[in-house]
Amino acid sequence: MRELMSGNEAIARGAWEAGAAIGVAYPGTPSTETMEAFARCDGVYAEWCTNEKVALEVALGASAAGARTLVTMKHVGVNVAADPLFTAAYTGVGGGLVLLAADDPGMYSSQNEQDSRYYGAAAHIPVLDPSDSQEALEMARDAYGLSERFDVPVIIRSTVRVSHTRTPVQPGDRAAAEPASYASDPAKWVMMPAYAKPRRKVQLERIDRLRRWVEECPYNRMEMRDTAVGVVCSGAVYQHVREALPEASVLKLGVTWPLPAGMLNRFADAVAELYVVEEGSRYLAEAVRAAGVQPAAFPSPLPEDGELSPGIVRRALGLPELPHRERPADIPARPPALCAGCPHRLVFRELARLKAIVTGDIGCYTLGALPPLSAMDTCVDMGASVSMAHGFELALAGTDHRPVVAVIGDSTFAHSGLSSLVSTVYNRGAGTVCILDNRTTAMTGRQGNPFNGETLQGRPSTELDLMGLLEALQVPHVREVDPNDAQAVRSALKQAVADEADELSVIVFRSPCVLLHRQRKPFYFVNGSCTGCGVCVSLGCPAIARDAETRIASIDSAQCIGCGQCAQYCNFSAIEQIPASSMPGGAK
Ligand SMILES: Cc1ncc(C[n+]2csc(CCOP(=O)(O)OP(=O)(O)O)c2C)c(N)n1
Repeated sequence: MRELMSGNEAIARGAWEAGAAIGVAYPGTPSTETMEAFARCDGVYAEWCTNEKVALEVALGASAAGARTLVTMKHVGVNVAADPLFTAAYTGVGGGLVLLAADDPGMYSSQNEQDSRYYGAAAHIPVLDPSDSQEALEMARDAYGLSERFDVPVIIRSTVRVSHTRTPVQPGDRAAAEPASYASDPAKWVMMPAYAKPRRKVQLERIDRLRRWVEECPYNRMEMRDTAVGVVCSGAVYQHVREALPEASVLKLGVTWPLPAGMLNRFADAVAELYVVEEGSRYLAEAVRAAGVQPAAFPSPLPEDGELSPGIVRRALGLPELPHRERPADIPARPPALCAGCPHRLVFRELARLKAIVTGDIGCYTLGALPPLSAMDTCVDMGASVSMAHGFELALAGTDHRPVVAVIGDSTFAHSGLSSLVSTVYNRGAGTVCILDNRTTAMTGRQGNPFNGETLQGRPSTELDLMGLLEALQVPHVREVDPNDAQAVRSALKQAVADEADELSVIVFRSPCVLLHRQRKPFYFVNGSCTGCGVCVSLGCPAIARDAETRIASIDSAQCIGCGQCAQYCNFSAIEQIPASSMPGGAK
C-alpha cells in the first residue's frame, strides 16, 4: 500500500529495505528526521555521534567490517566530514556505505548555501539526486548495491524541498543483506603513501567504469516532448521545470556525478535550445559545458541564490506567469526569537551590558545576535566561538580592549568546541567561554548528546561530567551558574572579564531548555506601577509587549511560563506573579 513519506523518511526506508543494519549521524536541518526514522526501524542499530566526521568514521568502520551502513548530515556537516570522505573514496567500502548530504538552498536553517554535488565531483564519489520521496526511497535502496559493485561510498544529495515534502511512496520489503565478511587487507584500508598510491589508480579506473555505467543508469532519462526547448535539471528543480514548462523536453539527471556525457550530447542534438535549470549554484551548467554541450543563455539570468519556483523559472525565460500561487508578498514576517522562559536570554542581556565582544556559535542561542538583545559579534561554524575568541585575544593583546567572550551550547561544545578549548588551554589563552548547557540539542529538535547522556534508541549511556572535564583540562577558572538568576549571571560574568581577565575562565550556565519540561509555573502580569520604561521589553521575551501609545508593558498569560526573568529587571515592582492558587488545578 502506498504511504505518504517525506524524502528523509523515504531515504531511511530505502536504506532499511536494502538491509542497512547501522545508522549514524549528527543532527542538522534538513537531514535530522532521516536518522530518527531509521532508528525506529526494526532490527537496526542507530546512534547520534558527536559530529559528522566522527559519524562518517564510525560508518566507515562498520562498512569495513561488512555491514551496510547509513550516515546522514546536513550540507555543512559534509565539510566537517570531508577529511575521511575524500580518503574513503580511496579505501572503498566493505558493506555498502551511503551518505545523505541534505542541502538547504534558501538557507531556511543554515549559515550558508552549499551544493554538495561539488563534493561528489571533487572526491570522485557518485551522487544520486532524488526529486521526490519515491525516488529517494528507490535510490537509497539501490545505492547499497551500487556502493558495493563499485567499491565506493555513494552520496544521496537531497535539498530541503525533497527532504521535507511528503509525497506518495510504495514501500517494499527488507532484503536479507548478508554482511560481507571481514578479513584484514591493509593495502585497501591503510592509507599511507605506499598503499594509497595504488588505491589512487584503483580510483581512476573506477571513475572510467562509473562514466560508462552512468550512460545506461535508469535514473538519467530523456523525456522528449516539444523539441523547441530542452531542459537539463535534477532533484526538486525537476518538479519546478515540469510545472513551469509542461511542453518542454527534459533530460532529468538522477545521477549528478558523473554526468552522462554521451546522453547529454544526444539530448543537445535533439532539441533546438538547451537550458540548464538549477538552484543555488552553477554546478550542473559547468558540468554540462565540460561534457562538450553549450547551454543557451537565459533572457534574464536565473538567480544563483535561494530556492527556485516555477514562477522564477518562467521569469528567467521571459515567459508570462502561470495562473497559480506564488507566495503572496504581504504575509507578515514572523522573525524567530528565543522562547518565553529560555535560559539563554539573560546571559545575552548581561553580555550586552558589559559591551563584550561576543564570538557566538550555532544553536538556539545564535538568536542572541538579534535585537533587542543584539549581543553577538560573530557566528561562523560549529565550534568557532571558542577558537575565534582566542584569535580576538591574540590580536587585541596589549591593547585596552573590550572583554572577549565566547558563547557556545552543550551540543556544539561536544561537536567541536572541546577541541578548540583544548587548543586555547594548551596555548595559555585568556578570555571567557560561556557554555550554555540547556541539557539538550534544542535547535534541531532536542536530540541527545554526550552531556545529557540520552541516546538515539534509548540505550543506557553515560552523562559526561562537564565540570569534571573542564577541571581535567586544567581550565584556570571554572564555575557553574543558574542562568535564570540575573544577579548571579551578572556577577559571574563581571568576575570573569574583570578579575580574571588575564586567564581563561569557563562559566557553565546550566538550566534545562523550556521545551524539555513543559511545566508552567504561575504566570506573571504587569500591575499598575508600570512606568513604560521598557527594560522588560529589552529582554526580547515573546510574551512581553508594549502599548504603542502609552508604552505600558503587558504580559501575554498564554505565552508566559512563569520563569520570572523579567521581574528581576523591573525597577518599579510592576511585574508580579499570580498566586499559585489561581492556576487551573492549583492549590485552593
Ligand atoms: C556542521 C554542522 N552540523 C550541524 C548543524 C546543525 N545544528 C545547528 S545548531 C546545532 C546544535 C545546537 O545545539 P546546542 O549547541 O546544544 O545549542 P541549543 O540549540 O540547545 O541552544 C546543530 C546540530 C550545523 N549548523 N553545522
